[in-house]
Amino acid sequence: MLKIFKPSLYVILDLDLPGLSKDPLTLAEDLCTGGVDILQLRAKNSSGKYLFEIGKKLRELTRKNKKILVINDRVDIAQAVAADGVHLGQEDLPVEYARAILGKDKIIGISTHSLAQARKAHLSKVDYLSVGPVFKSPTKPELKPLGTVFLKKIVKISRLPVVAIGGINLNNLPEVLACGVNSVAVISSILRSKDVLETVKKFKELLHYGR
Ligand code: TZP
Ligand code: MG
Repeated sequence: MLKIFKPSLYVILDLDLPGLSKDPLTLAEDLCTGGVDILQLRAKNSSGKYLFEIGKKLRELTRKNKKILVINDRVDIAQAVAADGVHLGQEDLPVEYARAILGKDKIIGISTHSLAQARKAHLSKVDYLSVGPVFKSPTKPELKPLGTVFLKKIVKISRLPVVAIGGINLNNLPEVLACGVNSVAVISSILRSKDVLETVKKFKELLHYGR
């Protein structure tokens, strides 16, 4: 199984993000060229048919570039396009059912927003947990930031890889990495940047040298 190695760059290709500069596939190509490690397809307002079509194309691209492909929410789409795994939220299909459908070799991640949720995740068969929003997120402005002190605490108690998410950009990346996380998940500061390819490259540089 492909592992969530440390430190990795996890970019969420959110098709609902307003003002995406390019079409999703061209963006995904830039992300792969720039060195993304994990690509998540997130499209809460798209039909199953569209998700399947774009998911298949992303599978082809990520396979060619040896990148991990994760589908947000939809276990059915993850299975249909042979993605590497699925990312579940607290309101999605319970992990045990997702695991039963996908089998032991697929990656299952879960979003957590509190200590209780992070502890509970450890009792389920997930491969990683995401923790956030760490900072105020332009994508989810209604959520209260958890902060890096909290993030550090979760990293300390976690036996699972921790993916930090929420408001992460090139300026605060060193502070997030100093918490000891395995991965950083990013939407807007990459997808809304003027030059996606250049921004991904800068993230990767900091991930490797800025620790
Ligand atoms: N979960 C917590 S914050 C967030 C999700 C999906 C959005 C992250 O997006 P951004 O734009 O990188 O803050
Ligand atoms: Mg979800």
